Amino acid sequence: LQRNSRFAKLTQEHVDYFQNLLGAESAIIDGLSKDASEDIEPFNSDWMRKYRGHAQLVLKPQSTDEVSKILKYCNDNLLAVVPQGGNTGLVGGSVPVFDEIVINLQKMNNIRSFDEVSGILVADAGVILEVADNFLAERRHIFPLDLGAKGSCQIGGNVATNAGGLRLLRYGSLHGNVLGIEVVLPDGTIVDDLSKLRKNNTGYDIKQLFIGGEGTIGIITGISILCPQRSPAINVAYFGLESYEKCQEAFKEAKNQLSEILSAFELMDGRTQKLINRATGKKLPLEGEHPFFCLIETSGSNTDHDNEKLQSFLEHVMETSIVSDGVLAQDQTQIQELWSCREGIPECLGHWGGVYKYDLSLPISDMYDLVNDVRDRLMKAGLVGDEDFHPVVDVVGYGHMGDANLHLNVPTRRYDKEVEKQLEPFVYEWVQMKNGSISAEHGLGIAKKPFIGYSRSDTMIRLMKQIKDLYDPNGIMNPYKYI
Ligand code: FAD
Ligand code: 2HG
Ligand code: ZN
Repeated sequence: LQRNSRFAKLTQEHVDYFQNLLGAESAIIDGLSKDASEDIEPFNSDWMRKYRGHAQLVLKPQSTDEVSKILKYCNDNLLAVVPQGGNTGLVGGSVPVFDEIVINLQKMNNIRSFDEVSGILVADAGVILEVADNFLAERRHIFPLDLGAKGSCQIGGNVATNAGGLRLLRYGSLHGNVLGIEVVLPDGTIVDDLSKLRKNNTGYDIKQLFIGGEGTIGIITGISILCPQRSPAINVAYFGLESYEKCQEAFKEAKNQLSEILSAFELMDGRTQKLINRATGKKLPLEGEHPFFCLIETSGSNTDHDNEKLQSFLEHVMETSIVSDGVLAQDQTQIQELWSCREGIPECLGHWGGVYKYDLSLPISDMYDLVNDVRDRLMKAGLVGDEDFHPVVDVVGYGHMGDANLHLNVPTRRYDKEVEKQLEPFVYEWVQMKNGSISAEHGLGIAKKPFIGYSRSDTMIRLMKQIKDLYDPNGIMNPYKYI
């Protein structure tokens, strides 16, 4: 990959423009000047420390108007940019590839309005997800998305990646919950579509292009989102199971018996739980070893009603030996403790060095076969083991089983060409054979861009390219990524 020479290189004149526009505090400069107000490095490297860019300038606008002026100037001067939220993305989309200017939304962090009757929240794109959810919790509402990175990801970044997460089973995708957005196009045009309507069939629903657009056609500066009532009764159970078949039975029974109160059904294989224990020393909730674990959450409005349902579900799955062992959280601390065995996996797997990550949609019945196939393949190649010379620590699978979304992760001691050759295109071909998706929720970024053809037809890719060219004719928005 080479830097596109069409793009201008940053000069002192450009920097002066931005400093005049934003003030010195909101422009972090590296290289051109010594008086950097903040270290630029964290904005140049991604959460996994796998992708590293060389931006010399990070801009932190405080208003939609400033974003508009920045983009117009960049477009007129052919300066490439990378929109950045909390920088927790997992496909290298949020950091520059070369010297693109980073436009970070962290200073746009105001809640604009909340209507307790309709449950509609309007907020700046830079509001941290957890802050938004806590704000809603005080008003007995809930953000319809939750994920492990909630403490640092931004709601604008969530919308830009159409993040799925841990509540999708209950509340559905952001494509349905986001009612409106405010977005700035590359030429500086402010599109104010902060609608608060649930229904609006007047023409193409253009906001959908920006949801999951990964900052390639505009910068989202505000969102309007429908937030459900927060359920007062929450229960979390964690089960050990003897086979993947049993996990499927448990899911079927959970839907059957818990029906409308089921709010999450997550899968963790035994290997992920062992690795959590190895990485952190954390004691696991169940004593015995099991090849699989499931986490089930229920959320409802009536504690007695929920407990009754949950009790008969627990009796059923224990009596019929669908699950071998289980624990039910008794208070809020235990709820968090059980959730951490699932949410904490991505962070723990980074403990040994690098992780090859595959975020896949597959038919539920076949999901775990891939993990076994990949493990066999790497074992045969002699690449997996406990010794230092083995690049691969283990091959594990977990994910949002309720959404048929598998996270296949290969934690390694170092990134290794031989491992990569064994994994790709093998994994992508496997997924294509099952008509799955090579990116269920993390997006394309730079990591998955070359593989889009495994999940999308040539016609679809052509239509996507037409949209990109229409909205961003100069190609300044997040170049080298997506399509
Ligand atoms: P960034 O990482 O900063 O950016 C992501 C992409 O969006 C980039 O392409 C960037 O250019 C673009 N972007 C960011 N902000 C804007 C904006 N305002 N306008 C336009 N473009 C923008 N994802 C899931 O789907 N489900 C999960 O369960 C999940 N769990 C995670 C757990 C952990 C521990 C981590 C580290 C990540 C997880 N993710 C998950 C990945 C997920 O994509 C991000 O956490 C989150 O949605 C990205 O938000 P962010 O603000 O960090 O965006
Ligand atoms: C999760 O569900 C995230 O925990 C991250 O989507 C998955 O790291 C991964 O592969
Ligand atoms: Zn996930």
